[in-house]
Parts: sequence; structure tokens; C-alpha cells
Amino acid sequence: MNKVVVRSMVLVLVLAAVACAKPVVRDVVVAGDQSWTDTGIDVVLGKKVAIKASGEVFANATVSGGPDGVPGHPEWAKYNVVPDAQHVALIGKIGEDGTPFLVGADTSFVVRVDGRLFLGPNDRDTRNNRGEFVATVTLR
Ligand SMILES: [Ca+2]
Repeated sequence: MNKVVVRSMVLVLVLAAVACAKPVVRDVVVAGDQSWTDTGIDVVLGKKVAIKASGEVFANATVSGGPDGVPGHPEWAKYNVVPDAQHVALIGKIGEDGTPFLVGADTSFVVRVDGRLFLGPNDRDTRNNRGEFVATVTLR
């Protein structure tokens, strides 16, 4: 191969590597009255996921919280999916049968298992909820 061809191939490989390294960013609307929202995002072992969320979800007719949830209602703990997180806080799981974890307003983690990312409110009784969170998911 001549030098021009080799240089062209190297350039293509460098451009491909830069394209792959660019983070993927997606906004997902998470309905407060739905247990889990399928984000459509499949996460991959070893990759880094960052999630920042905003919005407001009502846990009932009158009380609402942001993605970190509603503090100070121990009587609602029995409705929590993630026991240690505040009620209606944003939570996630990877895969239909994944273990739910707190996401909150701002989190990042390294993926330990391949699978579909689901997000939802920390509430087993979503029927009386309203509002939504918007989660910005960044994959690196
Ligand atoms: Ca509720």
C-alpha cells in the first residue's frame, strides 16, 4: 500500500474512534402514574451512565416531590419500592427483573449488567399520582 492509502485509512479509523467516544444523550419523560417507564435505552456492561432529572410528581392529590422524593413521611414507607429512598423519588432498574435502585436528581454509575433501563417513581401505588419527571440520560 502506498502512503496516501495508509494515511487515509488511519484518518478513517481516528474519525470512527472519535465518533464512538461521543456520549449519547437522551431525554426521557417518566410518568408519575406509571410504575415503570421503558426508556428504550439498552445499557452495556462497563459503560458509564449519568442521569440528571427534574420535574415534579404528586404522590397523591396534594403532596408532590422532585426527583429526590418527598421527605418526612415514614407512614408512606410501606409503599416504597426502594426502602431507603424517599417516597416518589426517581428510581431505576436494569432489565424487567432488575433490582430497583435510587436515581434521584443526579446520579452516575458504571453498568454491571447489560439490559434495558427502566425508570419510575418510588411508589407501589401509582394510581393516585400525577406529574412527571424528565430524565436526561448520558451514556459514555
Ligand atoms: Ca401514590
